[in-house]
Amino acid sequence: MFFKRVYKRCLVLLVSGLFASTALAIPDDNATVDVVESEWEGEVTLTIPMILLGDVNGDGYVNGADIDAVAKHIMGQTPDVFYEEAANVNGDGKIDAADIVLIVKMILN
Ligand SMILES: [Ca+2]
Ligand SMILES: [Ca+2]
Repeated sequence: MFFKRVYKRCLVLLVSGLFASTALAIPDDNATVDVVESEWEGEVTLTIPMILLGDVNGDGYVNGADIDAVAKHIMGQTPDVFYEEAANVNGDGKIDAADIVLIVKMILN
C-alpha cells in the first residue's frame, strides 16, 4: 500500500512535468492523470524514485546509520539526508521511537 502510494505520487509528478497542459488530481491513493492536450511526440524514459521503508538516509540499505538518523531527527537535529516517508515505518504520520523499533526488527530479520 505504501509503495503503491509513493509510486503513484512520483509518477503523477513526473507526468505533470512532461505535459504542460495536463489536468491533475491531487496525488493520493485515488489520483488520476488526464492528459488534456499535447503536441509532444517521442520516447520518454521515466526514472521513478522509490522509497525503501527504513532506508532513512537513502543509501539503499537499512542499517544502523538509519537508526542513528531517526534518533537525531527525534532529538531535533537535522541529518544531512533524511527521507521522512522512509522514516515513518509504521505509517502513523509520526516519526518516533516506534519507528526505530521497527527498523531494528527489519535489521534483525
Ligand atoms: Ca540507509
Ligand atoms: Ca511512525
